[in-house]
Amino acid sequence: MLLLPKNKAVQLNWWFCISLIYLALQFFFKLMLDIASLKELLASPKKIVITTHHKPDGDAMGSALGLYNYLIQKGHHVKVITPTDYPEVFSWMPGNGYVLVYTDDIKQADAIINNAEIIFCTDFNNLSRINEMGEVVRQTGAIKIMIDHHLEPEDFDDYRVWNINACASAQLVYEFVVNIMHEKDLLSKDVATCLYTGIMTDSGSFRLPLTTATVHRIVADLIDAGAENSKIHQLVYDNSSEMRLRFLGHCLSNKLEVLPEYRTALITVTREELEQFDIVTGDTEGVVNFALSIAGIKLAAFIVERPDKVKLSLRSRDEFPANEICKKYFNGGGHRNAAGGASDDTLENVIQQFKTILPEYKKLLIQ
Ligand SMILES: [Mn+2]
Repeated sequence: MLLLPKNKAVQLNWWFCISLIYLALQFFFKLMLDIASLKELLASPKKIVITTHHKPDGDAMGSALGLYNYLIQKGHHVKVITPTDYPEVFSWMPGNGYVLVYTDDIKQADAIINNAEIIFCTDFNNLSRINEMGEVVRQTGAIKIMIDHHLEPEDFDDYRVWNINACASAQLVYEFVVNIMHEKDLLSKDVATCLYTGIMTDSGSFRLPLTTATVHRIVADLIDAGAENSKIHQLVYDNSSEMRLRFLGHCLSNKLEVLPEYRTALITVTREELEQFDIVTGDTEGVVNFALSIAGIKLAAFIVERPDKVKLSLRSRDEFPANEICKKYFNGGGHRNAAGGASDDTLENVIQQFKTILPEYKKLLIQ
């Protein structure tokens, strides 16, 4: 330990304070410069690609299409390219007709990506999340802007609007338009409709823990800007096919297993059952939440045998780290209370493996 006369110690503290202030100023000016250069970049029409993660959900499509509807008002040439198809339930969203699914026309999609000057990456932060498109995006010279709220971002971007405390990426798109670009006047009805859908779906209809007062204020702004909240809820949540509802009934009455000693509930589905109920992309969405809705349950799992892999979807309550299980055992990850993973093993083995992991987490599960 360094011992100094009292007056010297004071001097040292002064220097410490001055360097702190210097560092803070440097950080502040860099941020201002970044914002200024981003504004400058978007001030004249550019060729822009917006992409989002594999099997896009409501937030992925809401963020991408919200951003699309904002950027076209500024005169940019914009293409939304999704790595895969997405649930039919989002096909009513403004701009949906201009979305290109990468696997539908890889040649055309590659040409558009390679020709882009700017690529926005919304609702994901690792290029592995966009499958084979990832390497195409990585090697282009385009400026990459990440707008995301997931943990542990990969370092592939040039600009980043990133906050793990945002309830949805659509919230960050709103903040990008309003707080960074200062263009609240460009929150058109179409932009507001898409962003509302993203926030609504990712916040579990405004009830998950990250749905703060700020989120409600943003949502109020979106309704002011023209988002028809009641209609959007109906379009997304009251739009099931009869088979989807029957599939849900089958899952709940025949496939739900409750393990009270671990406060865990799981629903497992075979490939044959998916075929029997004509299950398509998006139909299994949310089934896991029914397992979590049982009183006292802390961890819920939905394990499904897809044609290529066995996929797991985990949901948890409070501090229980669902993402840790997915990362450690099932090549996945996600948020603490909502995570996913996959395995090349058989369905039976994955179910067994999941159950053998539980004792390791017993203490956390029953506390
Ligand atoms: Mn999201």
